[in-house]
Amino acid sequence: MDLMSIKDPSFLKGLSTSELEMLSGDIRNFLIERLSSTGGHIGPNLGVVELTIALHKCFDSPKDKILWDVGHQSYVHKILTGRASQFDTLRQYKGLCGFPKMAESEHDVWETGHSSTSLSAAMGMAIARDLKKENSYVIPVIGDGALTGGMALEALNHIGHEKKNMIVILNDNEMSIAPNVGALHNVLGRLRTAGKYQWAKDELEYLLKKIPAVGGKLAATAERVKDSLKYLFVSGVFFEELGFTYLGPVDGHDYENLFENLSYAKKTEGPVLLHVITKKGKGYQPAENDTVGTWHGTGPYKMETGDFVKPVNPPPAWSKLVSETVRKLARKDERIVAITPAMPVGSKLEGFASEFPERMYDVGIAEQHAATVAAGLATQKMKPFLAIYSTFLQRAYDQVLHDICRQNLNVFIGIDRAGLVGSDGETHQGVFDIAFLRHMPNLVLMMPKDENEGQHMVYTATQYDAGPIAMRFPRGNGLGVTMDENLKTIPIGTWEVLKKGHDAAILTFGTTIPMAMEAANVLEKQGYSIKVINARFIKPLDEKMLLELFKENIPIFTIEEAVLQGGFGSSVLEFAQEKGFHHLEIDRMGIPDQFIEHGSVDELLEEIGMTTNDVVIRINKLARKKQKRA
Ligand SMILES: Cc1ncc(C[n+]2csc(CCOP(=O)(O)OP(=O)(O)O)c2C)c(N)n1
Repeated sequence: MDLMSIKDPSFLKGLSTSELEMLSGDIRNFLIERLSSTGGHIGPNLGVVELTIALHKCFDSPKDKILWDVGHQSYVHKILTGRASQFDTLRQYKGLCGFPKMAESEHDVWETGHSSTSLSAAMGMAIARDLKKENSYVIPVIGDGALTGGMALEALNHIGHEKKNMIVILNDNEMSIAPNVGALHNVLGRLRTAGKYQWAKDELEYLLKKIPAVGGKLAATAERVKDSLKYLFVSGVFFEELGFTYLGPVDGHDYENLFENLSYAKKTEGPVLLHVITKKGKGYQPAENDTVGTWHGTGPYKMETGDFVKPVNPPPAWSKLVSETVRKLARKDERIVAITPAMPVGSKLEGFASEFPERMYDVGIAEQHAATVAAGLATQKMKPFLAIYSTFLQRAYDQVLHDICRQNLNVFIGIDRAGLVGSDGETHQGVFDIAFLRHMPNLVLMMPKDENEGQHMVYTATQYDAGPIAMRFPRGNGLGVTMDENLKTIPIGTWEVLKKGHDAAILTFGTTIPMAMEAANVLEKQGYSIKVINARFIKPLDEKMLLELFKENIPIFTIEEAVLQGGFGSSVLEFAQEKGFHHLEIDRMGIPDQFIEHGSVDELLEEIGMTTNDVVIRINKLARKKQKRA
C-alpha cells in the first residue's frame, strides 16, 4: 500500500485481516528503510505495528483518545494519521518530531517524552469526559517499562478507586530501554504464563449460573471458587485487586486476538487493563535479537546488516568516561554504590555492573526513588553514585532538595546529557538543571571543560565528604584531549583562567569553553584583549576570583548552555549586586525563556544565537559601550 496516500485512519475500517497483515508488512519495511538513514526508535515501533493498527481500527481517533506513554513508539500512529511523507525529516531540525506533537496532528492528544504520564493524563481526560457528559473512549498505551514509574502506580491507585471507564493497554515486551527490572516485572511474568484468566472466569460464571439456585450457600461457594480460580490462574492478580478488569494476556501481533479483546474491553464497565504481549523489534532480525537495548533507539544503520554507522575512533564518550572512572575508584573504595533509574546502557554502567554486581542497582524508571535510595545509602556512610540524565533529574527535584541536600548527605550525582541533546528535542533538553539546583543549600555543582578535567572531577566528587556534589556532563563525546595518568582533586569552588585579557572577560564552563576561546581569538584580531575563565564550579562561585574581576571594572560576558532564568549568569549578577558592583557591564548568553525543539545541537545553537559569531558581536557591543562611558 502507498503509505504516503494515507490521510487519516478511517480507511482501516474497511480492511480485512489479510489486508491489515499486508499493511503491517508495508509499515515495517517503511520504518526499517527510513530509520536506517535518520535513526530513531526502531525497536519499540516495530513492536507495536499490529497493536497501533488494531487500536485505530477499533476506535475513532481523535474523538476517542489514544495516549502514547513516553511517545517514542508513536511512529506507526504518525503514519496512520497522515505523516508518512515527513519521515525523511524525522527528529531533524524543523522536521517530524520523534514524539507525539499536538501541532502536527489532531490525533496527538497528549505530548510526551518523559515516561509514565499517560495514565494520569487519561484519568484527567476521563473525568472531563464524564463531567461534560460526552461519550468517548480513553485509551492510554503504556509499556511494561513505563509502568514501573511511580506516577503510573499512583495513577493505577486512583483509577482503580474511581472506577472511571478507561481502557489501559499494557504493551508488554519484557523490555524497558534495557531489560525491564523489578517486582512488578515479575508479576507481569506470572501473568504472561498464566493464560487467559478472563475467559476462564467468564466460563466458570456461566457454568455456575446454570446450576439451579439452592440458596445463598452455593452463591457464596461460587464466589469462593471464583476467587480461588483467580489465584490458581494468576498468582499476582495485581490489577484485579486494584479495581481493574484484567484482560489477556493477548498476542499483540495477532489481529483476531486483538479485535476480540478490544471489543470485549469496549463493552466492559469501569477501568480495563488489556495485557498485550509484543516483541520489540518484530520483523527486523538485528532488532528482534537484541537483548540489551541497543535497538531501542539508534542512529543511522546499514539496513542489510544492521551495522551502525559510526565515526571511526571517536574521543571517549562522556557517559563511559564518567562511569568507568567511578568503576576504577570503586576498586579501592568499597563504599561506592552505583544507582541508575532504568538507564544502565545509556549511562554506560555495564562495566561497573559486571565487576560489582552487588554494588549496582537499576531501580527501574523511578528517578525519585533512585535519589532517595542514594540518600539512604549515604546516611550509612556509603558513597552513592547516582547516574541520571539532566532531563530526568527534573523528576527528583524534591528528593534532591529534601532528602539529599537538606540532610547534607554525601551523594555524588552524575548529571548526564546536560545541555542541549539534539534530536530527542524539547522533552529531553538538559537545560534546566542549573536553575533548579543552584538554589539548593549545601550542593556543590560543577561542570568540566574536557574529559581530562572530567576524570579529576569524578575523583574530586568521590573524595568529597562535606555533602552532596553534582557533576554535569554533556551528551556525546569528549574533545580528545590527553588524559592524565594520576587523578587529583580540584579544590571546591575554584575557577581557572584559561586566557588573560584586560578589555572584557568571558565566564563560562563545559561545552561552551571552546566557543569562548574561539571568540576571544577572533576578538583579539579585532584589537580586543579578552580574558577567558573556566567557571567550572557553578556553585559555589569562585568568589575570590570574581571579586578581583569586578575590581578590574571590565565588561563581563557569561555563557551557559542552560536556561538563563536562574542560571549561572544570574548568580554572577546577584553576586555583583550583593557586593555593591552595580554599574558593571554584565551580559548573559544562554537558553532563552522557551522550549527548544529537535535538531542538531549546532542548528539549535544557531537558532538561539549562541555561536562564536554571536559572542563576538555581543562582546564588541559591550566593549564599545564601556569605551563610550570611559
Ligand atoms: C522519566 C523518564 N525516565 C527515563 C526515560 C528514558 N526511557 C525512554 S523509553 C524507556 C523505556 C520504556 O520502556 P517501555 O515503557 O516498556 O517501552 P518499550 O520501549 O519497551 O516499548 C526509558 C527508560 C524516560 N523517557 N522518562
